[in-house]
Amino acid sequence: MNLDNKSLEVNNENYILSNNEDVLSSEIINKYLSENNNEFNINVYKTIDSTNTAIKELAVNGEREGTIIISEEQTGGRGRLGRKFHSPKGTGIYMSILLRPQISASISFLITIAAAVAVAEAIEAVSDKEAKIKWVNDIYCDNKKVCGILTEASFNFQSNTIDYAVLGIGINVIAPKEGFAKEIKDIATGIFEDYSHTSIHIRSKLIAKVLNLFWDYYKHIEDRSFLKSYKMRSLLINKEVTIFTNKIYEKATVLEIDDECRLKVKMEDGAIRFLSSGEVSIKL
Ligand code: BT5
Repeated sequence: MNLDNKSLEVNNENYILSNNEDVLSSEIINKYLSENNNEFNINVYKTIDSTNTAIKELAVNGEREGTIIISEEQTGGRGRLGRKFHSPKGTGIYMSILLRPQISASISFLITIAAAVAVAEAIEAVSDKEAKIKWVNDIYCDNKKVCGILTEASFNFQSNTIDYAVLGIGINVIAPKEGFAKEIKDIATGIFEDYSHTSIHIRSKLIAKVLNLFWDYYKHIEDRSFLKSYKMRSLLINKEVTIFTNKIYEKATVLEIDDECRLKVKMEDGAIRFLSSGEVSIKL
């Protein structure tokens, strides 16, 4: 992908703005960013396969940290483990950020954690919703998923460092008019019901808020200052969950999230386990 080829980019002149319409453009987003904004190079697309895939391509070609792609829709939005992330047009935020963190590969998980906290705090700043975090990478409002995060990194095993990381964030800002796709209609929600319940430029404001908060955390990532907020927002503490690891389902109770962001659980036989990855489901 070549960023000089702007043919796919949103051209504001093609839009007639009505009060309820929310157009994404780098100019508007930049307006809401704080002093950090010269660190970002924001590119907005009407449609794209996956913003993570596009940023990965740019990363391989040496593009700088802070390069961002945002799209009005994704035709191949991805979740973890090859799962699909539904990315309908005009109602969400589908954004990927290119990072070149100067940190040890062993703490790369902190990128997702910092981003989850930034998104949760940003949602609360622009709405009256309470945002909870479902370990590891999902944000929930009203017990339903409003955001998923997919961080993909390229590691240098010899030096135990990270060549680049792609932080992908997908947020359902409003519920699509036609409703969510049937596979997710029972588990997904939007932050707002429709645009009439939002202020102007709501998606741009939310993007800017996420970027401002995340960037501050990211610049001092080793301080882990966001960890307290992450733990406080956990949807899982003291809850009965089903764990899926090594192709086995087991029941457990979640005790806490430790400083390495591992999930400390008590199994049915009383054994204590620390999970650093895997799938956890909860009945809400
Ligand atoms: C995620 O994976 O939730 C990570 C999603 C990351 C999406 C962003 S958008 C920008 C960037 N470009 C990409 O291509 N990806 C990133 P995971 O935890 O595996 O959850 C996937 C599951 O969430 C699916 O199997 C569905 O059950 C559910 N899901 C899919 N789309 C959803 C949506 N729009 N809202 C809520 N839940 C959804």
